[in-house]
Amino acid sequence: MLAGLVLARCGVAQNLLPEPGLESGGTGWSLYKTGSGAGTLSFPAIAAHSGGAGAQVVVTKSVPDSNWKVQLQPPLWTSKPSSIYRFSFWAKGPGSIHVGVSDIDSGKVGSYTYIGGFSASLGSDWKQFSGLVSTYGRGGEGAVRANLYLGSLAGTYQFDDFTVEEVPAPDPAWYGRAQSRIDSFRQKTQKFRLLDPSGAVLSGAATARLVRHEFPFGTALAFQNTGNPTGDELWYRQTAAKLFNAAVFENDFKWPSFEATKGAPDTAKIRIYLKWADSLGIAFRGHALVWGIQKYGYDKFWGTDTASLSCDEIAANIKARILRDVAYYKGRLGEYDVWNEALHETAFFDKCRSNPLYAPQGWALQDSAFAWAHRADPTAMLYINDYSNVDGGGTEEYYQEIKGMLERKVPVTGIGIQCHFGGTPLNLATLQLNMDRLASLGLPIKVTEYDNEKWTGAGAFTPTSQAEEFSRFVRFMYSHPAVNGIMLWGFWDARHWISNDNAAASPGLYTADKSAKPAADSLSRLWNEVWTTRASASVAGDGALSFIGYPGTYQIELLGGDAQVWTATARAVAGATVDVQLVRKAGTSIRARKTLAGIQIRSVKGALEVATPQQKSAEIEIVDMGGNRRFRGSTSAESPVCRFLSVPEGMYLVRIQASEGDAVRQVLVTTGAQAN
Ligand SMILES: [Ca+2]
Repeated sequence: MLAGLVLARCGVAQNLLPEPGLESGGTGWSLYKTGSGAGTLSFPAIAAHSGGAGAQVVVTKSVPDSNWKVQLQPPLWTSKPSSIYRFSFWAKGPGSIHVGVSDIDSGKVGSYTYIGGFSASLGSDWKQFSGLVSTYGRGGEGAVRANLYLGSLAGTYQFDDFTVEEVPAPDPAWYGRAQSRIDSFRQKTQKFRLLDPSGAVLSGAATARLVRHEFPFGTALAFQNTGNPTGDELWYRQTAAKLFNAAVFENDFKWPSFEATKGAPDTAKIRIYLKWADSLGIAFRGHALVWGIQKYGYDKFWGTDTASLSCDEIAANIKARILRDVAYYKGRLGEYDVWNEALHETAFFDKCRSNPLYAPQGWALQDSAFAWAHRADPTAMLYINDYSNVDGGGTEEYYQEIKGMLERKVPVTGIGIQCHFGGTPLNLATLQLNMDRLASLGLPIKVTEYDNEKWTGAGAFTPTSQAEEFSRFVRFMYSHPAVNGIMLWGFWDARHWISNDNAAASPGLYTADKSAKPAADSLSRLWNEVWTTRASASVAGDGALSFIGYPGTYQIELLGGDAQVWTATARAVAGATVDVQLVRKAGTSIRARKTLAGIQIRSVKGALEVATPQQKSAEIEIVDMGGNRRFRGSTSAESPVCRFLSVPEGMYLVRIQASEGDAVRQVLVTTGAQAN
């Protein structure tokens, strides 16, 4: 008996829900109905997934846009603060439902605090659904109410075998180790071979400075007055180019915008974006080939109008759009969001519910869309894209959707997570569990649409707390090994989808009057000062320059044996040596400026050279104006010149002691843009 107890404590999580199998006549279970929603609840044997009973709800009157008007409510359970729970159940039914979980204070009316939720796509066979909910930062201990929103589709629903169990929290120190992870797996060996314009190898002392990250950090863009930009439009584009190295079309590549008139795709508008991007080396994402949303007039769109077109006609139009546009942009757009928000906008699947080509339930239309895109451009990265999949409880549903696609050999090659967090501070514990769960599928994860501000009412963050929030998010994602890019969904309050709907919100990195908020400075500092590389190395006769650094484009300078400074900008390639032809940097040849008892000291921007031709050897120190020894070197008969690279602009004391026991001699030098 004792052994049995110990096993139970170690191996089996406790089900916190009373009457989870509905075997006692549904004690504590109820059906909530309001407005025009109507239905009945019973506990018949036919609704049992296991045992002798389950819950059966017959929705007799649906309210399509208000699914909350018919709700199955399980008994309350009790939560602890700062804990994570998995809510799961088995179900059958006519279509998608939503599960919302709220922390409530018993007896207090209206004291619901939403702590998580997820949608579940029910079908005619029993299937298990689950999602995580968390009380981190969302109220404390108390009674918890789950609501299963069934009101959007009439029909018979069956439920059984519910489970609520506490999930062990992830390692709380994981986020704190972000920088060491970044150091270990983001930085790699970068290799160049330095050549002069004739192709001969160069040698000397080299420096390499990262000027652009390879890792995509981008934004959604919505160009206006696309001809010759001036004023605000010019500022918008210049600011985007300064902050970001990647971009995505906010709306202009969505099908109803791109091809508002059948047969007349607006390639001219896209060309303006791409021309701008080409001049800056910015790569655009193709967002989105298909989006089933039934708002913004998209429900009337000629290509997918569910009211007038059959499933076969909609599918044929989608196929033509994908084959044509992905082929047209082959080599120009490297990646696509093939299907946007499939778990939330199911109109096309619903339309194809009974079509045998797209069984089960119409969802195979999404599989086909990926296959068509892959056929049109086998080299393109093909993303699925959706929301509420790392912050809310919807991770498991997204995981299962993608897992099913992979099992069916659908060519989905990337996982898009939108990350519209709605003004909720980052919940590191659940974010980590959810990210690790998605990462276990083995595909790269891209943050496709990050923002964090409330959609209604006053903003959630001050400028300072917004900067902290955005930095925490970017640091978290950059330190997660599965993440291959981070895209913000807009950066300017005057051109941001949240500000469009909510004038009180301030979601961007720049105010409407174009002032940088602290968040803009914080992110710029992370990418340009914290996560940056400045390497110095000696380049021998083979011209090889090798160092550990962030993948990206480097400004390389070399102080050659001819006392000339050579320079080039070159993009590193993972695992390869890149040949770089350097050119002489105009106006920077070194002139001797200081001589001290036969010792020559020359300086040029970023470098200092000490030559001791008349001595056998000398010890040299470079001391800054604070008295700190910054560099140290020596000369010898064989090597009478010592070059110090990466000397920041400023004044220095150069101290020299010749080996024969001379006194230390010193001289003040200034390094700067002008030869000194
Ligand atoms: Ca049962």
